[in-house]
Amino acid sequence: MSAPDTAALVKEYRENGFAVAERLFDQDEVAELNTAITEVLAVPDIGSVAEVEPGDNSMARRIWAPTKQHAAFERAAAHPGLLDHVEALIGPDILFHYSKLHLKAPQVGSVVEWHQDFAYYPHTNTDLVTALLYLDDTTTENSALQAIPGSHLRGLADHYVDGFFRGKVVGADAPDPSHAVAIEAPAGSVVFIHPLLLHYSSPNRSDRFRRAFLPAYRAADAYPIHFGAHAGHNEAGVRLLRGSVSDTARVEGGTWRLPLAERPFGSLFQLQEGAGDGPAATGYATLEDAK
Ligand SMILES: O=C(O)CCC(=O)C(=O)O
Repeated sequence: MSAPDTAALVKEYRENGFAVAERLFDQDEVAELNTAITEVLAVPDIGSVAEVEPGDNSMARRIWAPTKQHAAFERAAAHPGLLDHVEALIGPDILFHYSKLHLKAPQVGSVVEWHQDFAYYPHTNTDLVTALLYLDDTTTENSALQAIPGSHLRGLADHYVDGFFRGKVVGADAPDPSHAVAIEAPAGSVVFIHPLLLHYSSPNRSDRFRRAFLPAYRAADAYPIHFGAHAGHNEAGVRLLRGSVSDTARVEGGTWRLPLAERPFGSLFQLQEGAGDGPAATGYATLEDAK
């Protein structure tokens, strides 16, 4: 199979900090992943495989480490067409970093506050990318991802509140929502997110689900520079998907504030809400996908 023409995608990503590949996964592939979600959640205790919505133990909002819980996600994270696009963005030597699955249930799905992924896990360089795969047709009504175009060129915003890392940009530093664009796309589309892009998603106020699988990747020569519990846990699951490993760390200049949280947390939802009971309570100590 010939390599896809990714020139426009790369240009968009460099300029805006995000880019969309529409319908990169076909309908059958999307259906297989949605079936896999149902299968993963078909357990007596949903809390053993997923984080639940506050106040509703029956409603999952995030499946931990989906690639470890179902082979369909493992295959999706290594999907050759997806990796061709990742290669165009971060180069030929690609490590799987971690993955997660967000389930924004109709009228329930939680907010994801404004943040940059790099604030959670700074590395020696910024050749990291998250692929957000929509598993439902996604519009503003059912929580399309929102982003500030070009924000990836302006360094790291302040993710601290009251002296601790809280994984969100609030107050005077918060982006002006009128500068945001909503990234609407049909199921099967992938939004590629630069690690310094400011992004957000609203609660789901529609009657439709908004499910998204988010595998994250990094260049083999991007090494973590912080090993706090949530970032360090990813490392056990990091593996080469394409190209070669690197015995060299490529270092970009810059100053990065470290994500020193007040207490251990499981997911960005918990951190941003000021919750978090620590690894044992959330299950992330065993599943290794924190953020
Ligand atoms: O699921 C979403 O809407 C956004 C997720 C996100 O931004 C993240 O996990 O970094």
